[in-house]
Amino acid sequence: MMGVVEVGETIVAIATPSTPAVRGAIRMSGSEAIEIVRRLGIEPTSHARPHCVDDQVDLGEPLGRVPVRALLWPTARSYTGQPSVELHTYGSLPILQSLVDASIAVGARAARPGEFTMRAFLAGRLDLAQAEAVLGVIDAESRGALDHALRQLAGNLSKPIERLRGELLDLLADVEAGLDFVDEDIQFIEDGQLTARLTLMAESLSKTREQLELRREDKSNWTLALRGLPNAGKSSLINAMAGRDAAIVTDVAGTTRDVVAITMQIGDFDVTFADTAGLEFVEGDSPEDQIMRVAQSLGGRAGHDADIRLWCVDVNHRDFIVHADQMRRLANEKRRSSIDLWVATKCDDPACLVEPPWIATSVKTGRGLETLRQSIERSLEQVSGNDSASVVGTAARCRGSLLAAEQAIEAAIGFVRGGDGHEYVSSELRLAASFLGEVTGAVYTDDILDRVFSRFCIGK
Ligand SMILES: Nc1nc2c(ncn2[C@@H]2O[C@H](COP(=O)(O)OP(=O)(O)OP(=O)(O)O)[C@@H](O)[C@H]2O)c(=O)[nH]1
Ligand SMILES: [Mg+2]
Repeated sequence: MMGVVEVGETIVAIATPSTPAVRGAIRMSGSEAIEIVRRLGIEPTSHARPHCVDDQVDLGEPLGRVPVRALLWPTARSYTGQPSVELHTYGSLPILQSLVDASIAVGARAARPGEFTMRAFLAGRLDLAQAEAVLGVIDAESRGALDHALRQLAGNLSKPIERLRGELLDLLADVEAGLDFVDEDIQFIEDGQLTARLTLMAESLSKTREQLELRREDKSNWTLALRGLPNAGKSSLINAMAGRDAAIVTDVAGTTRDVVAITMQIGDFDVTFADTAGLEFVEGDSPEDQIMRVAQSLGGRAGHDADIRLWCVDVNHRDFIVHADQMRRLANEKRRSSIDLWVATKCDDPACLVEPPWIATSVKTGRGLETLRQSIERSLEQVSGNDSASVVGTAARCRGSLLAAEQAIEAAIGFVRGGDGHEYVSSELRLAASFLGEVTGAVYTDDILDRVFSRFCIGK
């Protein structure tokens, strides 16, 4: 267990992975960081601006002098909110360890697991959900878990919760303002309005919780939806994966209307592929348009419900980049807890290359189909519960707090409906706000901090 508010000392640790690499770095944070670097023989050239100094540090026998590039953040304007330093040198563990030892010899202390991130958190650089996401990045075992962790870092969870908490606090303020004027019978917010707003909040909380819940569902059948513009090659791809002509393929854009569902086995998983109509904005009102509009909405639903979405873009189209961008935007807009895979279609020419995360495929030559199958399998392994322990831990912790907040809001609604005094309502709202605060770390306890940060590896 670590002391929570002990942020005065200057801490040091190796910052780069222990696997062999060309370059390595150690990291320091604390009020004396710059002074310690000076004691190592490196002279900073500014005490105000982040800057970089190339020099050498004498590590004694047998290592002697090693070249070091020092990145210095002399003020509080750093990741940890304290003067910070990174010393970059050869990626050799003995050298990096000696550099740490040398720093300790002149005043630093060895960092404990997660201590850098904890300082960033305490400095308000990250909220708790983001801090846990950093943890997720550190021990993400698969690319999928990494993506998830990064998405969370971008505020996937913390932003909506923080917004909700803000609304709740506003509401609380109204309710409490009313309490001061009970005798005069002044209400700052009407009961009807209060219940309506609280109900919306409870709903939105329950939705967020469901999304977290989805992560650990023990499902036997998984759904994959193919999404993309008309003629992207979605139906062809599904046929190729299934090994039979299940969906109609033509060179006419807008061939697929109904959602065509095809079940198959991928690795150990039973999956249902849903082929959908190409994404189109339908404006007119002809019978044809009306059919297409229904097709669009069915496709949208299939995409929404899918565990994995395969976004297909025709690589030969001259607007490939634009289309790819469009799909990315759509994916972000309609983001659920599903995983997105990126499929470049019609890569018949072996010389045709795409950058990851795009997977080059061709149903004509069979290229990339096995890679795609493997990506799907890996993604399924991830969503089916092979998340890294940290991500599972985050989800479990957040679920608990969300549920408690939801129950407090329900209780508040009960009090309003029952005509009970608003002081009961306000106390439930307070409770709800503090539970939500637990998710984002706005209200934190030593216990939570310990639980979160002691799981980090040293140097992060
Ligand atoms: N050369 C080549 N053509 C392909 C490939 N995949 C699909 N096509 C062609 O692209 C055209 C459209 O394919 P579909 O599979 O119908 O496309 P879709 O995305 O399902 O189209 P909609 O249903 O209209 O949205 C057809 O003429 C296919 O033969 C491929 O890998 N290589
Ligand atoms: Mg089709």
